Amino acid sequence: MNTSTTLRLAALVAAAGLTLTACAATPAPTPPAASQGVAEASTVVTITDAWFKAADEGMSGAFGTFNNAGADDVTIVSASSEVAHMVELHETTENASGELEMREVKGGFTIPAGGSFALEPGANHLMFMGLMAPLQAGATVEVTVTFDDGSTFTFEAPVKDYSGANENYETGE
Ligand SMILES: [Cu+2]
Repeated sequence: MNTSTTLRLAALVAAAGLTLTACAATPAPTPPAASQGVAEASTVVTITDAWFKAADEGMSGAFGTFNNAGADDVTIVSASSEVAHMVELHETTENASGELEMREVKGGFTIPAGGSFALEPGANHLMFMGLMAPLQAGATVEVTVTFDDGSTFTFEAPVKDYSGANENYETGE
């Protein structure tokens, strides 16, 4: 074996070794991040006694009691429905003249862990603005609320005639 052949063999062995090394050095795929163990809001929230106020046009309100069976507070940050151009989260407060005024709640509706959050005429409510068709008693309306964790909850509620409460749905803010 002359010197030249020996060098070529050494080169081949070196190349093979590099290839093997490269394979072995390939990093294993990163395992998916572990779950945080926090239940999505949509899996722990229910609503009872949900209903809509019948209205021919313009605005209406939705009411009911949200219940949170989870171990963490959850907050409803927005709502939507196919029957209205816009749905807002409203609260009702009494102004200096003793009149009820409603306004959008900036922080959303927070349902405490293991507790409930009530929507009632004259108090908190889902405000439907820009009704696309009359909301007639006996009909059923579907609403979707979105929580602060991004999950959503859709429920159906019947439309009822209702003339109580003093908030003015015709000239609301
Ligand atoms: Cu309102």
